[in-house]
Amino acid sequence: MEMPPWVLLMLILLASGMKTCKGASLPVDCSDIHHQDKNLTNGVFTIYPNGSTSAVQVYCDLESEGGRWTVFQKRMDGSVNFYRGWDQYKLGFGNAFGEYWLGLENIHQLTRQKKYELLVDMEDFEGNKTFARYSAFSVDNECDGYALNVSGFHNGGAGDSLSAHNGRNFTIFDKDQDSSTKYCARVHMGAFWYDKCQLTNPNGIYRWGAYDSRYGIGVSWHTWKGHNYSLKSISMKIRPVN
Ligand SMILES: [Ca+2]
Repeated sequence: MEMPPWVLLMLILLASGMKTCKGASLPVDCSDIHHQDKNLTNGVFTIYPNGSTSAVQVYCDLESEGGRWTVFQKRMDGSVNFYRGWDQYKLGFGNAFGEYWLGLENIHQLTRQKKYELLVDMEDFEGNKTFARYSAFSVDNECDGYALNVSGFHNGGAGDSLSAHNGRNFTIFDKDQDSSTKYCARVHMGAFWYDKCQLTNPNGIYRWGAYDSRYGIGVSWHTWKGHNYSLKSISMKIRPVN
């Protein structure tokens, strides 16, 4: 039996429609990037933390500790100013090829969709490298102060300078949400989930190692190098828990 032309046309349209809908879905994070192509190595990729209009560039660490890490914070050479206001910390700044902050909204969008773990890699100016790892990490929404939820510390040698910040709101010099009567962000010249005030200051002022000009303004991780040693590099990265 011969097929009427309109049936044929409908079948073609249907087939082309199916073709358009098929294909790889947009990667939400670097874990998705890895699953789309397992041969990829470290580099900058585009992810979509919150749907097709949310494209943002990130550095994917596809090698450390099993890989699949989405880097949301990175310091390495002092080339980017991190002493910035609320809007910048909310939306992100810097360059994924170098130093950057992914933005609180992006970090919140990522961590509300999947359960993530956190890796904090760091290096001093003598070439020593170490890390701290946490089995659970998420950031609340803006109305809840982008509060930090972190737990399950695993020591890679750096000690635990982050658990004390669990439950704290994100504080910036123009938005004081810490639990101190002081402005922690101004005292320590950074932006973080300050308590009263900090054991780590990854978004502080980039200095070159030990300094004594002013207390606790550098890029520090207290349990490894103390408050007045500014690290050569630090990066904070997350990946979904299997
Ligand atoms: Ca305060």
